[in-house]
Amino acid sequence: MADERFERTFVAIKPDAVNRGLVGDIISRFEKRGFKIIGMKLLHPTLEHAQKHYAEHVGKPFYNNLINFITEGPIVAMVLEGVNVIDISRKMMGTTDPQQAAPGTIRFDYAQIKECNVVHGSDSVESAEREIAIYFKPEELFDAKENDEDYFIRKYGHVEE
Ligand code: RTP
Ligand code: MG
Repeated sequence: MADERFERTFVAIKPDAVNRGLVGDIISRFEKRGFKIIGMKLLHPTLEHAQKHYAEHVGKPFYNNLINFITEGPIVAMVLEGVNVIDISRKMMGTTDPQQAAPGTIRFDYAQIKECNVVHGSDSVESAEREIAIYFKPEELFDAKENDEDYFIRKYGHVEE
């Protein structure tokens, strides 16, 4: 059995998906999988955000297009927490090219071309830490238990009269 790693990842709902009104549907998939949202904001990425985020792609033929695209409008930036969330959330997204993505994945269901593929997810623990730090201050992240139904039921569900 694969290791069960409790970890964090950076997920972005890209400008094309925000523009098309897909935010709720995409967030809902991650919530239903059981991942906790421990950070979330709507922001218009600056050139600095974009260049830091996609530094690994500098010099590639698609780089300028990618930077223009990601700075085109607001994104929903999220930090998700859960078991193997880095790998599983990317599986939920599907391959980079929606044409190759498996049916039922986010990119298959909502996208047509790889330049506008609606979501981003970190590809390793190191990438996740790096990307989270680009978009979030430590105080903008919340403990998963503050977002846990069982926690609230235990704490507030049996108040003595
Ligand atoms: P992401 O980082 O956005 O989650 O996507 P990814 O890991 O699946 O793909 P990556 O190789 O990191 O590429 C980043 C984004 O660049 C665009 N791209 N275009 N035209 C092309 O050949 C090409 N290749 C990549 C995609 O929008 C991809 O999500
Ligand atoms: Mg990538």
